[in-house]
Amino acid sequence: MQIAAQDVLIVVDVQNDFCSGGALAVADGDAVIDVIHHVAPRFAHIVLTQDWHSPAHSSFAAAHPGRRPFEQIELSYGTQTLWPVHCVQGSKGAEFHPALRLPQAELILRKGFHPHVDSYSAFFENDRVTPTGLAGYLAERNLNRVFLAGLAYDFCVAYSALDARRLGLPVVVLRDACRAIDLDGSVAKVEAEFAKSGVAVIESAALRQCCESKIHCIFAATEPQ
Ligand code: VGL
Ligand code: ZN
Repeated sequence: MQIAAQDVLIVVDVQNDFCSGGALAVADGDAVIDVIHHVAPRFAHIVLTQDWHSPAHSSFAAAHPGRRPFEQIELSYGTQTLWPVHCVQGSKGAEFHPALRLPQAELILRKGFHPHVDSYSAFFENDRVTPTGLAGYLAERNLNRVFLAGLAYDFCVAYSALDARRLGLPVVVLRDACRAIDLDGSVAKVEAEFAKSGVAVIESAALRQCCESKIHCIFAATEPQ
């Protein structure tokens, strides 16, 4: 697969709380970092997302007396999974993993900061109507095709992918650059939705091969060692 100048790599929520030892650690979550570092130099545009919750955020089980993490609850905008307290604004857990080195990223998009609405997607909050501003940013910067990597495959990556398709953008998920939570069949569920909505899922090696061939890839000349 060739990478073009209008492509953007969105690196989703590679934060301490989703990595080993974190409050909502995704199994093998830290493993995405190396894969992301391998593909990142191919992209002229990189955006990071950062889960960034207010204290006592409504997505935290602790904010609902008697409720436990991973249960579901009905909120004003629909069904919401309850999570352990994670990615609280300004906390260590909300910081990017210290091994993540993407100083070239041009935007850090924080999401989930409205106390009463969660935001898995980089594009819309969980009410599915409140925009984060990312669609406008991409449009204004003439960025079109979205590549996705990060955590978690079946939540924030998947919701971002499906919303990007809803906005009419081509979407490619880099499967080996993601790790999943897999809660009650969530991986199978989002993969069925990917197939229905035209989200492409590829291994990152498909990008490396393109560059290694040095034929089509516009970044071949600036390839890392
Ligand atoms: C995420 C659950 C809660 C994610 C964020 O980044 O996938 N999952 N908050
Ligand atoms: Zn969250």
